[in-house]
Amino acid sequence: MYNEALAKKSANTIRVLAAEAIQKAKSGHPGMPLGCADYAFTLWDKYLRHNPANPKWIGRDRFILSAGHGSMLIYSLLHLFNYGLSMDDLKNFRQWESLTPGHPEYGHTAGVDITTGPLGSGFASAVGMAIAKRHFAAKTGLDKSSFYNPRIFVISGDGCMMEGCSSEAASLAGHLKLDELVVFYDDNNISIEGNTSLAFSENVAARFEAFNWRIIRCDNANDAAQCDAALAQAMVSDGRPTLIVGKTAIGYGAPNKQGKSSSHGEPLGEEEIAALKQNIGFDEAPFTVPADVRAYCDARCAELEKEAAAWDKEFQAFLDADADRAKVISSYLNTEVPANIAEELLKAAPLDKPVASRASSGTVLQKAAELVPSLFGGAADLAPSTKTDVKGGGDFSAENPAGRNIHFGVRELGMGLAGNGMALFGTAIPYTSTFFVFSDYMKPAIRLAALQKLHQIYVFTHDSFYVGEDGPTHEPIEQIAMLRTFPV
Ligand SMILES: Cc1ncc(C[n+]2csc(CCOP(=O)(O)OP(=O)(O)O)c2C)c(N)n1
Ligand SMILES: [Mg+2]
Repeated sequence: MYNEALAKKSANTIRVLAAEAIQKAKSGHPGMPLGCADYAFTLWDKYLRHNPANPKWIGRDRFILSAGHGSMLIYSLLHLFNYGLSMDDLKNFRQWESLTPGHPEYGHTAGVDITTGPLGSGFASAVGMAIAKRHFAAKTGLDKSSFYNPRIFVISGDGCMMEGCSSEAASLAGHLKLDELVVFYDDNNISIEGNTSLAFSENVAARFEAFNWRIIRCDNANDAAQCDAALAQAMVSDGRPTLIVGKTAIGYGAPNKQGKSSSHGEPLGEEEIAALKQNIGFDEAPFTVPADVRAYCDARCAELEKEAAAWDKEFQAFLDADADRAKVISSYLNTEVPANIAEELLKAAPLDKPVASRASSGTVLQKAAELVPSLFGGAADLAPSTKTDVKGGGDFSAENPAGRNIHFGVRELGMGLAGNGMALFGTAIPYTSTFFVFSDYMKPAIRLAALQKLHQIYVFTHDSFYVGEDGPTHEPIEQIAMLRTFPV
């Protein structure tokens, strides 16, 4: 059913919708949606398993726009794929209370699986999604099924690649061999201030290779056929996460702005939009999806719905085959917590003699882990001190994804953002842990968790300024005030 000519025209439709919505809003970032339209449409059309009729469908792959400033890319896709975003919603881009805010917001727009905007955070949370998926599949036997294997697709830009959090996360993902991760790197050599050569000259592919990632090169990711070939290759795992290094031109199609940082973050201007449309052979009125593109996407949506229904049947048969297993699956999917949990945890807390609060916390955590199968987490190399190991839970690893204790390594920000991804995946109540003073290193992640209203637990021990021999670097002073100012 895939039709290269119509896929190309659909990608061009994304370009025009993005440019027009940003022009109408008088603000936004056209360069990235224009540059990534070919890859993103090919992905959504041919490879992404999703179900527009049910955005929360559990068999779905996840799509993460880590380069969140390119929000008109995902909004155009959600419109074309009938996720309920109307043309009026696109016309209201960036307006107060619209469904199309400046950066994608989880829980606000159907089909947006994560809030992004702070660069690199989406990438790092994708790693958490993959961890949660691995664990859920291993704990429920779904890893042995032929039908359950959601992939996590990410689009990242130069900014994401420059941020430290993506390096932390990529290092962990490569170590854990999370081969369900397929990240597209929009390698367009441009960021806000100009050419990336101003500040960024390393070999990103070589860095990721060293992280134990597979590199797939796409020398012209403004050619749908090349995107298709790269994705086809990415679908066959070699046991490592995949980075598709895609060469694009920022602002592709806009004849006077293509390849220039001037297309990054301001409207193209009416004249340039007219030139773009002429260049790509579009003569429709503003905010119009050509009829053949509409029909093509509608037909694909109908197919996707059928594919999802077939998947649901297999899943139901899997549940029906084993009632006990079905119960376990449900406890994860619903992140079930017993109604009397507070009572049970209080009972578990040692009261007979004075103990350090972290020891008490550790005892309570054992009980919580017993009562809540989906409770899943770990520490940034401080578990022996923060008392967060679940006894008998085993270590989470590439070889043992059923393990319950995640060793995040000394990567607090990566851990915090992975925790967000774990919560967003929908099958885990994550906890993460370090010394209270190092919550500083997790602050951007905690803020995003708060904005997304995620159920995440942080275990911060050594919370007294009077920590003693470690000295002033380990004394938490302003951290409590910082945490208290988060939106909840
Ligand atoms: C953590 C963070 N720092 C800074 C910004 C502001 N910002 C938004 S886009 C951007 C440049 C990103 O460049 P790139 O990823 O290459 O995007 P492109 O210009 O190719 O669209 C910056 C610095 C941000 N969104 N997040
Ligand atoms: Mg760039």
